[in-house]
Amino acid sequence: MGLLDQDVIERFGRDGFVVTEGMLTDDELDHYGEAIDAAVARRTEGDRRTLSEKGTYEQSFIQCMRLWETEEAVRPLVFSLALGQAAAELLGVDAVRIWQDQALYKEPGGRITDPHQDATFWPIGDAPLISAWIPLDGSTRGTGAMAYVPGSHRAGRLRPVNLLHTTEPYDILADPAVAGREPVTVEAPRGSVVWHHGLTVHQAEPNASEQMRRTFTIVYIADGARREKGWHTFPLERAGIGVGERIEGPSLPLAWPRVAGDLPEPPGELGRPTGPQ
Ligand SMILES: O=C(O)CCC(=O)C(=O)O
Repeated sequence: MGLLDQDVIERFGRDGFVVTEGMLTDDELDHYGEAIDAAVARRTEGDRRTLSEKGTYEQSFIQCMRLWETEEAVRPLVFSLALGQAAAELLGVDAVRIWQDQALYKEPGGRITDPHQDATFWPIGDAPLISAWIPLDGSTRGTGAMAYVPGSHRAGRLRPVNLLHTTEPYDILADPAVAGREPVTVEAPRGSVVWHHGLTVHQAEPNASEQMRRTFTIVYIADGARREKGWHTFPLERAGIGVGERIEGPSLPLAWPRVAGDLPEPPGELGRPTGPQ
């Protein structure tokens, strides 16, 4: 039986993003928020840099990836059956795998997250990909809310944006495929999940508040997707997946369907690189 209303699925298909409210309770958010905070604190301890001392990419957010592998307390969130089922229904596929999860904490004063498409960072062709962007405190304008260019996922793969700013900038919003379409800023009450398609052009506004913008995201890929190109990509190299092979294995586990309560074991080798890889 379906979890989401047909109308929600249709809006996602049309716009490439949608908000689903009431996916997580306050208690769950308190519990997971504490565990994610602790993981971020542990992984960043020793980093005494102020925001202005950081590079451009890190001024957009503190990024801590693949928490499901190291944080037992976060694992049930990443393998939430409701979230996995919703991801599969929005993509219109039977099964989804975890591509990655991450905490994205935008510091007070943190800069814009530059507009980009996620899927272009990876050699996965047109494989259906979707992100669950979970604002642990809800999301309001002025505090790093996300904004999406409606329908841009239907423009296909555009050029990858260099979020590290190490090459000539490419303004994806000026790309003829999407030019003239304004990103729509999305607010979401606590408990919501904001979903976007892997090809939706999106950005996040600066965090003008005094509080950390605490977000956790889970990126799902359709089961059965194959690697299309050979360029180095950490999750695929680690899993030993060659061009043309199916994207699967212990480090890329199924999120839906699964048996309730059956959480996967993390792979032996823990990888923690950050950045848009
Ligand atoms: O949270 C942000 O600032 C950016 C998030 C993002 O780009 C993503 O989830 O794909």
